[in-house]
Amino acid sequence: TQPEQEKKLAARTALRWVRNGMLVGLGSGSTAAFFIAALGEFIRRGDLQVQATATSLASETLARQAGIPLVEPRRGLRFDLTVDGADELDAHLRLVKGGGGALLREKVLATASDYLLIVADSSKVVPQLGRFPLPLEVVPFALPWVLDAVAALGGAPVLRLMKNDPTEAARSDQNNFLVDCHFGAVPDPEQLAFRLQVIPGIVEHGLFLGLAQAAIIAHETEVFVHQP
Ligand code: DER
Repeated sequence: TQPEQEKKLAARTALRWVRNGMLVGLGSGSTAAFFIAALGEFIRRGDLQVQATATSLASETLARQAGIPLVEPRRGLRFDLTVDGADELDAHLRLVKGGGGALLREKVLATASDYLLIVADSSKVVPQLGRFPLPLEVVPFALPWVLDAVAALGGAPVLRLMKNDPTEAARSDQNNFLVDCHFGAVPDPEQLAFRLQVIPGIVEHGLFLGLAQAAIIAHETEVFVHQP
């Protein structure tokens, strides 16, 4: 499909940012999966040596299968480059992430990175954030009150259920709940981020503001690098 081709193209283009000896953060989702596979090929061919940390257990498994050497979290660990996907991105490189439920580790690594590079197909680019439901990671005990608080902000919160068992709530890698919030258009992402950050029990939200340095956007067979 076209989106698949675009994701592959964007992911492979991101290899140009990787230098020998780098510490690389590995994103989560299907576009990041293409990057992990392509990086693994580069390493297997002996073209370069890197060490990496993944932003989800799923990406960690892919990285091991791809033969990418992994490092455990440790004090002072910073990444030269993190390559990750996004559910939405606007012209200021403000992102909505978390569609795959990995938003907590993604934001931890994005913050510990000197350079966050987003890879995306053209469908992710929006004039204004908010069409994609905003994911939250929520501590189970706090869920009822978080749902009340988000509803009061106009966020129409929905508890995310398991894909293959709708009677079970989905869980993050930290075993927390995921809540998708339907705010509709989000004209002021910074204000919404502040309002969410003061609600106790919300471990992380999917607004990534001021974190990405550049985005590789693939549209059909063309690739654009957006670096505002
Ligand atoms: O969950 C995430 O943050 C992923 O990076 C997601 O935003 C992008 O997933 P995709 O590459 O499968 O569209």
